Amino acid sequence: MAAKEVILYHYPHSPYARRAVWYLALRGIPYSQCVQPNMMPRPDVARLGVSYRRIPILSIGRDIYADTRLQLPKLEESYPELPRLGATTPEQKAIERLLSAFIIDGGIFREAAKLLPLDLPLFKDPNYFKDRGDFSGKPFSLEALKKIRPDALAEIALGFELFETTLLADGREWILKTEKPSLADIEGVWALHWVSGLKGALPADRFSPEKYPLVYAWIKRFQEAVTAAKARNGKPKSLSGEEAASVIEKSSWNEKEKTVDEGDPLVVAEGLKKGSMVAICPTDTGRSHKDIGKLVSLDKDEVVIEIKTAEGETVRLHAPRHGFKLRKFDGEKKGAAKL
Ligand SMILES: N[C@@H](CCC(=O)N[C@@H](CS)C(=O)NCC(=O)O)C(=O)O
Repeated sequence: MAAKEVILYHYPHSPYARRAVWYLALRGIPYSQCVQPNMMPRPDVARLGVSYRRIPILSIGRDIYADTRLQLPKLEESYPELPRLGATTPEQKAIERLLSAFIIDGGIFREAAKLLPLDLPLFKDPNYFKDRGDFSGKPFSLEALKKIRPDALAEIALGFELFETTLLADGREWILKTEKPSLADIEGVWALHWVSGLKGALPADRFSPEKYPLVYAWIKRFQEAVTAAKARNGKPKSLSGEEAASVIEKSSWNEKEKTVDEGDPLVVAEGLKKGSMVAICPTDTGRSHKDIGKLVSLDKDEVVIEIKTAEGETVRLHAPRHGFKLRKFDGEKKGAAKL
């Protein structure tokens, strides 16, 4: 895959975005950023014709990628001249993938997000509650957050304990015993890094370098590696929404157009073919933000649709199959795609 300009739409406090920022830094991939507000509306994203509301969004050339679980593998395929971060042996690949599943699907990050300190300045803004209600699909309140805190702490303790007593127990520096942090470290560390760095999130008598020395030392080591990489690479260029959109619109495709797997059970059930109008959205958070476009390709890993930017230029939006729903779109009328 030829290297094209990389642009990351994100905001600095987003823990998911850090997964991509850290990956880019550790790999030394040059990129620009388009910094976003921490809640909707996001006109810069709308300018791309993208309805997907989650952060980060990544573009490589004229291709736009939703979800870090697709973005990181796509970056891994890019810039082949730079050493990759991904695992190489089947066993290591399994650890990498299982860590992603444990932290994201297994709920460690979801539980960590319930530990936001109740005195956070953001909590003084009623718009934030409305916005995150839309994001999660459920009303979001401080009372509810307070109530679920003890359960969340119990789940997070299981996360710390797992790393302390298994993967880090033999004193290794990095999860796959590599010389430098690898993708498996990113997959494992990000949620614990975030929650342990959030003042007031974790009670000091239950979570500390004394209680989990190996985990805290790993988090510190990881942060030092990222800080050093960022210092080596220099700061990314910041683009306005208009500048970023115009770079994307003028780029060539990052990937060759692929085909639709005709035997895929969803393709069969929905009667889809290349060019069918489809709607896609995530299945967990941000579900009400559907992207509608022409189906370009679909395989076991990703679905690609063609959408139009606000300037009427064609771009391709890629989403992973895992965690996303796709249906045929027959227009905004009775019987239209219900996602
Ligand atoms: N599975 C997605 C999750 C992304 C996600 O939930 N991002 C958070 C920010 S950390 C978000 O979009 N929050 C709501 C918002 O910022 O609008 C991914 O891996 O990229």
